[in-house]
Amino acid sequence: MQKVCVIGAGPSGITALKNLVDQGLEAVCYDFNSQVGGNWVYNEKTGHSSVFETTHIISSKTLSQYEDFTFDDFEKGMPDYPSHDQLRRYFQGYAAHFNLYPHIEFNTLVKSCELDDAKNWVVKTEKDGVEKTEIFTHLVVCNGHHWLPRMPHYPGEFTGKLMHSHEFKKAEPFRDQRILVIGGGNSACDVAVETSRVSTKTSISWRRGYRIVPKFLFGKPSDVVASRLAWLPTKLKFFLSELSVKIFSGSNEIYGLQEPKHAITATHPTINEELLYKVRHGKVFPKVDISHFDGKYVHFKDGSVEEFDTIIACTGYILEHPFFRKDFLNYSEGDVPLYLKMLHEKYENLFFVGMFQPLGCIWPGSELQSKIAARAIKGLWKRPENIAELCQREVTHPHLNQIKTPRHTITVDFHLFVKQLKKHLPNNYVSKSAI
Ligand SMILES: Cc1cc2nc3c(=O)[nH]c(=O)nc-3n(C[C@H](O)[C@H](O)[C@@H](O)COP(=O)(O)OP(=O)(O)OC[C@H]3O[C@@H](n4cnc5c(N)ncnc54)[C@H](O)[C@@H]3O)c2cc1C
Repeated sequence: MQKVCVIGAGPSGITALKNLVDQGLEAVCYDFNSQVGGNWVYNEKTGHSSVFETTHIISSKTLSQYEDFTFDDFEKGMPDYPSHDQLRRYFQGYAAHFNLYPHIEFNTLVKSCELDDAKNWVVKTEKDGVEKTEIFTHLVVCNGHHWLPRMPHYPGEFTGKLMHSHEFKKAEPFRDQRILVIGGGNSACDVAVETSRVSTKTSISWRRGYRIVPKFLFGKPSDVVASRLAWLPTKLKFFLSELSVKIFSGSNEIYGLQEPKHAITATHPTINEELLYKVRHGKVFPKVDISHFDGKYVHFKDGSVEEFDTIIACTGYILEHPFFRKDFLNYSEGDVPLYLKMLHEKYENLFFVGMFQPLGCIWPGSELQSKIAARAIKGLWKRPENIAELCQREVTHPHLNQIKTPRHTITVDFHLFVKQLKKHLPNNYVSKSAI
């Protein structure tokens, strides 16, 4: 008798659960939080969600919906870029529509997962201080990858407040402070824009140039415009994307920001035209990379020195699975050799869902991965015999040639990834009916 354990009831976990139940499989989903929605359940307390009071999605609603349950299926009239709260309601609507709640155990932390001699999963959980051990035939891991801060290290000591964007909840506590934001990604630019509304001064330090993509091009969400080019050869597609961005915003130099030296896809694009607006309004001040700290003074690599009260490091997250022994599996540094970013070459009853970083939205890909995983467990989809080779190929032939940093080990091109996953599914894979 098959019994599946799903870790996490975020956007990936709920679609994993839905598709397992769709196949008539017994499945239990554990989440240590008290609600469905994962990262999109905003809470003023730090610790769980990494979104903040004013976060809106950066991928547009058109490309950020489940096929089985679109935004229109949920509620007509959602904006192009819904807020974190609208997304939370959407995910909870999905769980209610597909009657998933009876399969979810909230406030339950998965503490460890180990394979026994019969190759079953021994899963230890804890709820209200009570530990429980259960046996499952399959494990689907959907614990997310934006929760464990990756902190930067610089010589010297900073004696002001040094924090990570994971702890940033709202701008108000930073009123009348001198703020330095580190990073050029989406969180960094959002945090700089938000703090600049109340701070004495906000500066932003980039160690390299980043491409700032506006949320709208020609009056349409920019990812919708980009998706119209999806059929073009990759090089031409990205050349045209880059050209449109340059025509719309001009070069970074005009804003006093470093010019990117790499192709538009070599890092995760930063979707935020408000940063450019704030720079030109004298609210956010561009700085180069940090050389060292000296008390409250920050020395930059161009020789300039400035005093700050708070530094907010928006330097990304570590890919972590604390319920696995480190010698069993550890993707926190280095390559992630998983076929379809999901299947391990050795462990046939282990699946990762949502552990990829698209140039686009995560959960439409999680939905397709979940359908393949559920069909694999049900015996309707067969693992390829050369899976070891295919796992290695994921590392040697990434969709995009990105700069080598731990942040870029799981990047996929959204459209290529969706196309690749759909090849493994039958034509009638969309299943909108409630379970
Ligand atoms: C500021 C910000 C903006 C973002 N904007 C976008 C965006 O525009 N588009 C986009 O696609 N993505 C965005 N992301 C990425 C976001 O993290 C994903 O969308 C994410 O929510 C995908 O869902 P998930 O289910 O894979 O992970 P999560 O949402 O992180 O959910 C994981 C769930 O697993 C649970 N869990 C973890 N470990 C355990 C355990 N040991 N035991 C029990 N439960 C556990 C957690 O409680 C959580 O509920 C953004 C992230 C941040 C921080």
